[in-house]
Amino acid sequence: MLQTNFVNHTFENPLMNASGIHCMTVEEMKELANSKAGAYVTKSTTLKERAGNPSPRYVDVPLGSINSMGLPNLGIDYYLDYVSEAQTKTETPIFFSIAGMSVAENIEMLEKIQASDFHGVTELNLSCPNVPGKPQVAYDFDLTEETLEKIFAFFTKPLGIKLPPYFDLAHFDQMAAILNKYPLTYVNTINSVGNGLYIDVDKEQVVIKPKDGFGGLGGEYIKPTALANVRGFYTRLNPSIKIIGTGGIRNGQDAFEHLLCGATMLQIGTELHKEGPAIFERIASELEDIMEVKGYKSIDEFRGKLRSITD
Ligand code: RRO
Repeated sequence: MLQTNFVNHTFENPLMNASGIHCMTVEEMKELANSKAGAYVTKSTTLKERAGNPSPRYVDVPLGSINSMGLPNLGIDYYLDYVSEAQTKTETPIFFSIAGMSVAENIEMLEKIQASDFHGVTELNLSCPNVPGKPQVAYDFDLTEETLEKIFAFFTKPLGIKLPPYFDLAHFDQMAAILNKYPLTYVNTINSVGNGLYIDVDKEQVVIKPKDGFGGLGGEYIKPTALANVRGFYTRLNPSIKIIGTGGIRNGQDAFEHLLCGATMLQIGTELHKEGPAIFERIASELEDIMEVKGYKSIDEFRGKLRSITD
């Protein structure tokens, strides 16, 4: 019932982790591989291992989460070694996330991926909000275009990009016009809502240490922004560019809403962090229940069919 076609493969269901959650180590990735998730993605990597920002750097709060991890990861070779071994045990494509600190670093990593035996899907993260002194690439339209131009001059494996939220329809128009020039496999929207501030009122203090408490928001706070970005890009991008919907998925209804806006795959971050990998079974069964009540036998019957008020 939840089967989903994406990159010439049929996934059991559209549910995945969001990069950064439960995918830093081989142990965590194996737990995702053994869970009911339809697919999974690795932690965004850089060429060299990074320790990231000082802790506390990720805090669950009542309506979601705030983080400023600062791109901690074990370096590209660690993740490439893992996926090249893991992909031989399954036909399901693995997603491989990269987040270089410069255009040159992204190109160097993509050259490594191109030359490797990895045959999954690469996700280029242009939206890390948490590296001090480094603005998000995807808020710079010229730099985004320059990056994609250089990449598609040589990269021939399936590639998607992870975007931050946009808040102005003119920005949706501008970004979609750029993305439509390239053979992207997908756009993943949204990364965390950058630079929120959560306060512990008893202590009169921030809750995370880096950047004086400023960090990316996830969870319930961000669902309406995520849905708007899924819808905004679904209605503007060439149909060949699929959408991965990320942001605020806590139950089957949230998943249904993302699919109705046009998402093909769905990623879960904050709520996976709260519940662990057992969440995939729960959300899959809640989504099936909703579809059954509504009489839908497949996701294709309602994907993207959100109605406007026309009378
Ligand atoms: O590691 C992080 O601080 C981080 C990254 Br790379 C990202 O893309 N999104 C996020 O919320 N945190």
